[in-house]
Amino acid sequence: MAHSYDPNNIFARILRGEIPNRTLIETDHTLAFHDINPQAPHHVLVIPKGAYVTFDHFCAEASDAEIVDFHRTAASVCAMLGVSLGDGGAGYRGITNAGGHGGQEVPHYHLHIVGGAPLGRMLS
Ligand code: IU
Repeated sequence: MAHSYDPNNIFARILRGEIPNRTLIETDHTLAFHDINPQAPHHVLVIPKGAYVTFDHFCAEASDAEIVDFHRTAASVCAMLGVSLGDGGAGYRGITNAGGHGGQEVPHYHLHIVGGAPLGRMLS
């Protein structure tokens, strides 16, 4: 079944400028902004500007340029937050939730980048 995208989800409204956000990075294809309800000292959401619901939807239908830009932007977020191991940072966690079983609340694909403190093990 095809993914059905709700054009009035909260992140679509943020992308249209209808709702403010604390932007960290904006590119042609991608927006990174601070989560409104941070779960750790650093909690940033990276979202594509295109209308994609989940990780697999994005990977299946986005252009190569969108996919590369998304991941390079996520890497830039890690560098800006100082959590990248390459910069001597202490690391971070990248999380994406999909659908009901994944606990996804906002139906626009997003990658959570969380760090700034030890996060413990989530899957073991
Ligand atoms: P989830 O993976 O769909 O469950 O995550 C949605 C996130 O969006 C969650 O961490 C919220 O705090 C965050 N968020 C936000 O940053 N701004 C908003 O206006 C709303 C949710 I609504």
